[in-house]
Amino acid sequence: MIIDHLTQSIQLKICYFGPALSGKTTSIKALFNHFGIEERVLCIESSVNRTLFFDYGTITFENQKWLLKLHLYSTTGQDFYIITRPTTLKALDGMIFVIDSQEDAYYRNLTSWYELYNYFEDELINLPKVFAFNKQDLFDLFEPSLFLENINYFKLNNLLINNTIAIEGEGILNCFEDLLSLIFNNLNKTPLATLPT
Ligand SMILES: Nc1nc2c(ncn2[C@@H]2O[C@H](COP(=O)(O)OP(=O)(O)OP(=O)(O)O)[C@@H](O)[C@H]2O)c(=O)[nH]1
Ligand SMILES: [Mg+2]
Repeated sequence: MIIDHLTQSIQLKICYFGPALSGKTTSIKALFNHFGIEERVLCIESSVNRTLFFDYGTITFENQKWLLKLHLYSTTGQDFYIITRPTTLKALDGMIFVIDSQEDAYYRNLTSWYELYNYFEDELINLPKVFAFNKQDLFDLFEPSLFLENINYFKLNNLLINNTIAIEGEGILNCFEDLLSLIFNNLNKTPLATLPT
């Protein structure tokens, strides 16, 4: 997060993370589509629409005093490009973890979650995050509670959970708003600077 009092701007970095083909790119596109700025997402994709490095776009909000600029990324789910993922995750303010809710993707979600733990270690506990149980329009889905219990979600702080259907844009805005509320609530609790006594 960059808070610049001179230009009265706040910049945040948010990332969509999750296993291969869970719907990260579809989710970020649906969000930009909601704001009518779909053309502002840069998707670096292979010829078969798989994310090569990351997707990236910015969304800005402004009131009379402050400018809020959000930098949104989604990582590639392809393990071939795994080297790009830690870079994309650097200096993150919040994350939307896009879960592929199909039964046969269950373990890929777990692997992806533990990969995150490797990057962040205990920082992941307090990082503002939203779980998006995506592809709710399909059949043969696993129970979200099964996944949550498996990762000991009760040990996590700053977590909100939603169901999404990214191809229809359903739940996408909820996830985004939930994440922003977590980031800003968290900011209230964290002193930005300690003054000498
Ligand atoms: N049925 C259904 N399909 C979805 C949904 N969200 C995404 N998909 C499909 O899942 C496939 C993968 O979606 P992407 O958004 O490219 O997934 P990704 O996570 O960005 O994939 P990588 O970047 O390659 O890891 C595409 O065919 C999407 O149309 C959903 O909510 N329901
Ligand atoms: Mg993608």
